[in-house]
Amino acid sequence: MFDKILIANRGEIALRILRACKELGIATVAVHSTADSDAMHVRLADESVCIGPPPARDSYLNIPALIAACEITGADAVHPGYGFLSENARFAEVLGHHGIAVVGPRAEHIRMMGDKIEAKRTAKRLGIPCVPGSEGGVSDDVEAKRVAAEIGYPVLIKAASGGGGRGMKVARTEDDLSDALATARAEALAAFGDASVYLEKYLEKPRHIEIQVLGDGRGRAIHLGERDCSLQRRHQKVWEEGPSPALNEAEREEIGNTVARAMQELRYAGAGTVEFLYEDGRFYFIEMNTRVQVEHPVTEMITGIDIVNEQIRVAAGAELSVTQDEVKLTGHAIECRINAEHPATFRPSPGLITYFHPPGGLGVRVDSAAYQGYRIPPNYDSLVGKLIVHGRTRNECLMRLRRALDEFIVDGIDTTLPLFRSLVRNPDVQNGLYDIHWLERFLAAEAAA
Ligand code: MV4
Repeated sequence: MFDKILIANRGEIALRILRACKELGIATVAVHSTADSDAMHVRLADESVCIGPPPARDSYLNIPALIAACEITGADAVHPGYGFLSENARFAEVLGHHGIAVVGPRAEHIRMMGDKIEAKRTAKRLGIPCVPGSEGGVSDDVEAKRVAAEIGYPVLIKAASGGGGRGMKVARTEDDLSDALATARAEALAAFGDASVYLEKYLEKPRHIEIQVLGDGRGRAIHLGERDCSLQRRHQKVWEEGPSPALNEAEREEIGNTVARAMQELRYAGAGTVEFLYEDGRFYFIEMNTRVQVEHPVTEMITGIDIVNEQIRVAAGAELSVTQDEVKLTGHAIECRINAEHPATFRPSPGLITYFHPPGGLGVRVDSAAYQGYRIPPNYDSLVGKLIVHGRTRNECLMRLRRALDEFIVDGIDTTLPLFRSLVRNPDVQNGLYDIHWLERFLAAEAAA
């Protein structure tokens, strides 16, 4: 096992990783920018190193500074968390060259899944169902028109280097296609330095359902069921839950086993998430995330498996602690991402938290690095904390969530807590009747009222 892990992150995920290290008896190194000297991850770690000024590119994304921090402290592994360098294949390689282990998959798999065309080609080869579309990239109108005619309109043009919804264009008819293709390619080139795009059938009202996986890198891989992340705004997840209200047990088993078999064949190492669109009873692969995700606690609450602990074990060359047969899904969990933003306009609201009272009680978990007297800096994402609630049934979970949200006090800044208090009381949400467009429609209607 590792002796010392450097956590290349901040905020609630840095605390989450610290907790897993503590339980494994591994010493911890926090890194921080000058804006984060008073951050809780710095206080709770065994050691800390200041790695640069507030802008992330000069600190949390600064690879030489992170390598130096490893050398100075003698850390033998790095956990990148999510965001920042977590899906940077070059960072994984550079750490390897310095003899430092990475808690995460091999650089080869990070790179493969970072190229959405290659990811899709790989998924298809491994027997994972994909959205009908082009085989590889499309570069000219003639080819695009041929593919679109074959799969039928509407079609969606996506950037190979995109992901998370950036650089997508819908073409409803053949008349739209040429312009959509040119715009998509220009935007992809400007945003990612890569004009490669591919084409898919556009699904009008799918749900976003993702499968959590764990692999040991030697051909053992398991799935931990799914999370339904359809409630999103501008490609930012807002509310995640598991199991999905839309799936039955047979569908869950089939997609889970398909994904687990694929990860076995890849010899995937560590935690990953395979994302699907789900419409009319069918799954369509969209992308794979090669990191621990913000919403991983949903899965931890319904499986009892510590996902970060499993990541660390596997990175150190140990076995996964569980077999597929031992994974049992129990009850229901919902996560709310509480952001420091205005609940209607979503305007960021950094600043001083004058009072902080998180909820508690049975089945209630709060993952947060905030505290009374903490000043949220304006330089990073606006996540104040995640409220995760578990219940034996979805209804129990909803009742408990309503209670926990009413108990949560954060004064001094705007937060999205009022939005969640309204969502938990909404009949569509209560009945699980939502798709990926539901939340934006709801917010537009609220704004108009
Ligand atoms: C799609 C789609 C409809 N049809 N692909 C957006 C994020 C990126 N990962 C994939 N995305 C989508 N891909 C096809 N063929 C609709 C979306 C999409 C979406 C997906 C998941 C969650 C929220 C979304 C919001 C808008 C569009």
